[in-house]
Amino acid sequence: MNQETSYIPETIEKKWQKYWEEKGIFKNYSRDEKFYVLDMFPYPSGEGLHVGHPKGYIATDVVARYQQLRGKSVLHPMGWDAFGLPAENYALKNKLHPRISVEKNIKRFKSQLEAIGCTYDWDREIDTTDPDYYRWTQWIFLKLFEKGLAYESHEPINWCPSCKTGLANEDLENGKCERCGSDIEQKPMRQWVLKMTEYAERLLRDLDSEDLDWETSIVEQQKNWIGRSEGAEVDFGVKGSDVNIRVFTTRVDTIFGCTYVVVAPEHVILETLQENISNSSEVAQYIADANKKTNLERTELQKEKTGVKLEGVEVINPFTGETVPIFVADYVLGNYGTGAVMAVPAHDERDFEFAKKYTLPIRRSIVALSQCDHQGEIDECYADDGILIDSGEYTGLSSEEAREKMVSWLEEGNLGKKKINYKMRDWVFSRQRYWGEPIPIIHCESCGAVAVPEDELPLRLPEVESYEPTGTGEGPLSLVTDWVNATCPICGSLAKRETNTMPQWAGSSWYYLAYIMKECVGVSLNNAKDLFEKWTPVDLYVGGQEHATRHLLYARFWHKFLFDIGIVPTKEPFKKLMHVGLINAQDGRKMSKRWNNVINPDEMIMRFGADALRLYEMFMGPFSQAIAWNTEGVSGVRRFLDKVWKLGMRTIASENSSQVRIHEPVEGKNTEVLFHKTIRKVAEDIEAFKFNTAVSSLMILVNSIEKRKTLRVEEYKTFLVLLSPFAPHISEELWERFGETQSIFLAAWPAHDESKLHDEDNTIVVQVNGKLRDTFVAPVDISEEEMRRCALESENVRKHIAGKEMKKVVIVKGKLVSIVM
Ligand code: ANZ
Ligand code: ZN
Repeated sequence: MNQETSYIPETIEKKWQKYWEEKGIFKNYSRDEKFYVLDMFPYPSGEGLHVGHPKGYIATDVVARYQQLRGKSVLHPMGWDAFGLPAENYALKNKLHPRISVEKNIKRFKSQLEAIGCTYDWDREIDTTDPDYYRWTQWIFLKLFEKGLAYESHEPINWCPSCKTGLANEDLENGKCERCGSDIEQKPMRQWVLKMTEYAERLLRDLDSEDLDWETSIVEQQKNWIGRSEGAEVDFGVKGSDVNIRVFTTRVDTIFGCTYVVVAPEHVILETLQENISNSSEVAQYIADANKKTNLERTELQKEKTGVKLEGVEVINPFTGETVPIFVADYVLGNYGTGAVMAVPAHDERDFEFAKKYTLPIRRSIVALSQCDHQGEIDECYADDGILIDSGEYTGLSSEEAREKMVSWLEEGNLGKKKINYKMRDWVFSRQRYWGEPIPIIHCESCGAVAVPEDELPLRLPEVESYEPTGTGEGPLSLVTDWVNATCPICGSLAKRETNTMPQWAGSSWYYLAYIMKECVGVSLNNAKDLFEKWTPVDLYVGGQEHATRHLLYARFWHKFLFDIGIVPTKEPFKKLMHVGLINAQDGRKMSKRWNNVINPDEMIMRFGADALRLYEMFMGPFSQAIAWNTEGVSGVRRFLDKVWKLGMRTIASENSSQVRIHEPVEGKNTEVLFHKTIRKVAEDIEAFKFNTAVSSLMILVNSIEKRKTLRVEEYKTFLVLLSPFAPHISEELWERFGETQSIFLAAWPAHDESKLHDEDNTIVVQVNGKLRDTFVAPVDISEEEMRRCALESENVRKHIAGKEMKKVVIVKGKLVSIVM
């Protein structure tokens, strides 16, 4: 054999990457069973990948290769989420047109991914900024518009003064711009909004359906974001007028304890009642001050609550007929519920604090079951459900019963109704920025907002001289006069194009369908039903926790809409979802240019090889947990691969020599059991995302093989198949050197032999007077004598027999030692 005999990753990795690509080894799309494995696609930032980024990509690649070995058609595509603020801010900073920097960055990302040996089908590569791609993003928008789910609104929205654009609620982090950290202002402006709330109930309900197999932590985050809240709306009439203040409460059962009503500074009633409010200038001042605060500043629990009483006006509690005062206070938000609350200080923390501060009456109307006769001063609020007291005909009912009865009474008297609220808002869908999909709408003076005709899609993003944000509330597109001026598709008169663009999250809301469409040339979103039948839902979706709310919510919303209009056959897009734990730097901090602790995968590949990098990232710890990088770990894994290589070469040599292979019965049996256990374990672990333990069981197997003097070729080759999803290049190379002429990835995943799994060891149970006191592990052929000795040596057993007389010891061989005292 005149092939290189030492392990040089550099040469074999390039060779096999080229081979897989050229032979299309991973493009078997006509097998019976399908498996669609998807990565959250990256936005190609200028910094390239650091070693933390590929962790998820390696995991999906392991799964893709494994499923291929399992005989499935595996779809494993990749693409680029290249519109939006990150790409645009990078381009602005580096004074490059976003298109140029995006192209450059994509190239770099792609070559990094290729060097890791990912199986992506690059024929299906997508780029959200490609007009052939975004024509369908625009098409979906038009469908939403057609169905009344996209509308224009003039409500105040989140405005980032530094990014100079409006933002959705999902784009805020603790009340600040998630991109640049600036404080967010509320700014009234015209914007496009998608009616996501219309899907709130389904987005929530389907989280519990069988179509979904997600980690509970992410399901919880979705649920919290949707924030379903069941309660009632109740009208409090303003005394001496026919005006009502409608409040939203989840605790109508506490209404007999309501001692005042609070309205948000934005509430219209403040205008309506202005003439009647005797301290209106004080109120006006308070409203002006509140306007300067962010929502976060207003609602933070720790912040001291402020407010002003409206002098000269009062409202009537519909249940008691009693009049109570009205306050304006900014801890009540204008855009939640009705913007007004009934305050029950005895049972609500915020109201309690407010009442203490302004010495308002605190009246208890609910008690815990155990304290029905509790009296005296109220020095803390009781926020749980309980039993009603001092509540007229409802006294003695449980909170739950009372809520039901009270709501019926309200509905009968037309004084209120049952109401479900969601924290989730409609999706603010326009950005006053350049680098996004143009919204395909034309504004006509007589026809209003009119859809761009479908056959004019894609509506291309025009070239501009200056793509910097204007800050005027109009996007940079408004400066491109030629483009802005259009004719109305309905009446033909002069009209103007919409100049806002779509948010970054538009393109990523349907991209998993675009990969599927690429299977055939000429397929469009609205005639791809067969392909979607074949491939949806995505079987496994892997990505970062940071997308647990926003992206997943948006994509699920669009998917459900596409389901409703008959485009896709499933209710949910992603069957199983796993999140990647972060890789931090060796110093425990976040890997960042700022801390100068970034490790580049290219460098690791150069030093140790791609297989070592892959294996290390899968081995370093539980997949979903954050963990610190350790370069020594990579070199340890590299030593393991060196060993694999050496053993492989030795096995090949022994096969080629005519030397008789001696079978060593004892060790041979041990390894055989271990061997079948490993086959089973690696498969189970890959399916359960326990890559670290899969790798460690491969290491244990190799150590055991190493101890033997001779190796069986078939065993070694089976081991290579088990290793191949993790370390594909070295496995493929050795496979070839064993004389195989077809790719290892066209082989079949080995089946373990159940009959060979019988343990060499048994677990033996020790009882004292019939109670379990200890267990120990012993070889199957342990003698009764030995069992007795081990049992009596156990510390816990000794504790239970100390100072007592032993009557007898019953032994069931290989199973049980029972001591009777
Ligand atoms: C009276 C009451 C008594 C309340 C009690 C709670 C406990 P979630 O679960 O968040 O929906 N609320 C209603 N609208 C509000 C607004 N715009 N800004 C601030 N707070 C508002 O909570 C609903 C509860 O939050 C409502 O129920 C209301 O206070 C308050 F013992 O009404 B409750
Ligand atoms: Zn018109």
